[in-house]
Amino acid sequence: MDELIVNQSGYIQLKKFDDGDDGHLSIIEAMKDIPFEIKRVYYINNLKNVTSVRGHHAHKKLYQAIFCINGSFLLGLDDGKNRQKILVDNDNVGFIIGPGLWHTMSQFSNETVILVAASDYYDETDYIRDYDDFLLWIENNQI
Ligand code: T46
Repeated sequence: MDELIVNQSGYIQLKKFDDGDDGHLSIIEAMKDIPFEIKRVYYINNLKNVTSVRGHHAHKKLYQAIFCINGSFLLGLDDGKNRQKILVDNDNVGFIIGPGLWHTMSQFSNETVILVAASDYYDETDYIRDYDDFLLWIENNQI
């Protein structure tokens, strides 16, 4: 696995049971596999366009754990100082995305399904959607 060089990020390795022809079973437990209580779960599927880009924002307080439970995509991470891109293609390895981490998702393979566990309910005021605002926010907030 690539070393994560951006702040507010981390890997999550899930337990996976391989039942052969009967498939795989992976488990996500709050406060065990994920270092926060989960208040919201959402998923993204039906990604038909390899040129699609999602994300392009950061959060002020929210913690999220992102899993690619089918297919693959490229995760772009930017903490305002360091940037990196990671191919996400392992269904039992997830990523923590903490506050103040600009993230983008692109280059989706066919049938990609992204599952996200979030530390709080949806709140549009928690989003920073403008990149210059993000850099300013990073400058003014110790995280
Ligand atoms: C991230 C990726 C993987 C809601 O109403 N409730 C929700 O819980 C969410 C996540 C979204 N929405 C609405 C708000 C927007 O009108 O759905 C629309 C698209 O949401 P968003 O811009 O958040 O979508 P993505 O896919 O660009 O980003 C989301 C997360 O925000 C992001 O942090 O990692 O999914």
